[in-house]
Amino acid sequence: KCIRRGTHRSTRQLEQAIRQYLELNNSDPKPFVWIKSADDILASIERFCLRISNSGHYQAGTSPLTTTPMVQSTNPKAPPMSLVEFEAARKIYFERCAGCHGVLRKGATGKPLTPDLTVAKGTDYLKVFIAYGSPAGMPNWQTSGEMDEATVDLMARYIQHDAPTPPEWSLADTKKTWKVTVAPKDRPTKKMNNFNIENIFSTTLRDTGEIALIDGDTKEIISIIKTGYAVHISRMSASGRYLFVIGRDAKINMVDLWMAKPDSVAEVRIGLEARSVETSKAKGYKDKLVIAGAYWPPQFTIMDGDTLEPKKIVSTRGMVVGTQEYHPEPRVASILGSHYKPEFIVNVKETGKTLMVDYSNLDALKITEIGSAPFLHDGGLDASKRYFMVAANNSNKIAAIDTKDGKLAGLTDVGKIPHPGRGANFTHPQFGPVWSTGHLGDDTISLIGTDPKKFKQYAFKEVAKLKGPGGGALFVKSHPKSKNLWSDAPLNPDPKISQAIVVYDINNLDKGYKTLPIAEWADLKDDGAKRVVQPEYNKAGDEVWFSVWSAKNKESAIVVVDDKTLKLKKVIKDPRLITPTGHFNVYNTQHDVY
Ligand code: DHE
Repeated sequence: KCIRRGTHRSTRQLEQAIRQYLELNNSDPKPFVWIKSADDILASIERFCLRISNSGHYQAGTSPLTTTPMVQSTNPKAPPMSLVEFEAARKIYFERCAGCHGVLRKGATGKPLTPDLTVAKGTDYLKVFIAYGSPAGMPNWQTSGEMDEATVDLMARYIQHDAPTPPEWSLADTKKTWKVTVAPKDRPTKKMNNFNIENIFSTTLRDTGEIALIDGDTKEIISIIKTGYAVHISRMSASGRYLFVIGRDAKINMVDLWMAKPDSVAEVRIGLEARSVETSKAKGYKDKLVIAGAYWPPQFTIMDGDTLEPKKIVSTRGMVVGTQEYHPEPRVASILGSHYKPEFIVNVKETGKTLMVDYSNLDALKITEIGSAPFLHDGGLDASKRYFMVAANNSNKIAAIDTKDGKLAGLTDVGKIPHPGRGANFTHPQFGPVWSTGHLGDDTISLIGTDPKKFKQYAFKEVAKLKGPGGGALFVKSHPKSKNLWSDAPLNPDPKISQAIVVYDINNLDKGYKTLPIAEWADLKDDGAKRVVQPEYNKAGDEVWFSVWSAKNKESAIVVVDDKTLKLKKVIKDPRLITPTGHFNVYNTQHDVY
């Protein structure tokens, strides 16, 4: 029936889908109990296939390296390609494939695709793989309709050639892009506006390369500020005055919130592709330094906290934890400024290493290297702010890094592809303080004990799993003043799930979750994707903000919900709110409250 309907084009593809479905459900036949007809099975498998390709697509996000000039050598053993074909394939590779397989194709979330491996497999074999995908998460590019047969053939030939190498990025390159638009001496000496700065939200407007600064009290847009390409996250300086924003093109903007109309006062590019920026938070180092980590070249840069002047670049190339094999492009994922010591906690994806970078003397930089598991991605502090909990998303583990003693406090197994954002902290009635994460690859939320003193037996172990509505979850959130735990699932293929949010009562977790139809409440005029993404509290901890994220040409919105009553409080709509995704409350980001 599936094949007749064309949702699955061959028995091979169908078999693969069923195998994936069973694998997800741990081969447990129970999920089938409620399935009444073949149609239900079909719908269920279809949803599953979509989900796999969604999480694959998420990890393989577009790289801004598409148009970067690169050094190229060709492999004489590879099938011939014209220059035009090669350039077209290179563009597609960086848009669709580099996120998983790596810039140099040495393998990351996806398998290595270097000519020594691909030439032996041959064009026909590679074409099948690209067209149909794999149970390990490779999207089915052709059968999903995203690539036609000719493109699949092009890509199969391309990956048999040597990978083009993008250029390195030196201190001189960084300095060339460095601009101070308002020098420190020309900046205000006191706050020049009446905004309640601590309750401002910085909202990512992903596809326009901008942020919206929104007044959390009045819910009015204060300003829209131009930033880097496909802007990603915002972080705060320790004093709460400066906001730092990083784009995927590795451009950082430093925004002064004391100005009459907050605006960018300095900018710099720290590489060709990046995702993370953070500031020094330790005593004596407030607002002194900024750090940003690059995906390409694989390195991090430490800058002056007043001007973004680049000071020091450190490469992250090196050996993978466990196998101790060399990796040429270990990307810098999440970074956190320790509250305990003058240290940046830098998580290196492919090598599975957390680097504790002591910034007290940049001329004699000390780095403590803590190995856990690949691929380290996102994470946040526990409630005591001593332990950094980071997801090793390819190993389905959470590593707990003790930022006080500089060691690995624990490494615990969780669900499939954990994705916490910064995670959510709350006090569990039985297990004491816990930190939690949702998952891209399954429908659970893992709770991990984080108090080794009073709840030693639970510390850094998965103490419970909550059942959520489905996979595709990206962010969880709670607040010390709240009794709620929120979770989104924007990458779930079922719109009923991706367009809603679920909320758990922390004191009655066994009662399950309530679903709030956030996208429906937004009442948008277009029929867009309306993915509901990233719960974020206001400073008081009594309301929660969500983005309703549609495509660039469709209406999007921000929905604010009352945390106590779980009722709609406000829908923020404005033609300038294009593709809102993450949002960052100044106070909560400054103090790591989540
Ligand atoms: Fe993110 C955080 C990388 C796709 C929204 N994202 C992070 C962090 C990393 C990362 C390393 C941690 C930063 C830190 O804490 O210092 N993100 C990546 C990718 O590599 C990936 C998978 C694909 C890509 O090519 O970029 C990716 N991210 C996305 C999205 O598609 C999201 C949903 C929408 C968007 O705006 O692009 C998205 N990522 C976010 C957000 C955070 C984030 C909102 C911050 C979470 C927080 O609570 O701090």
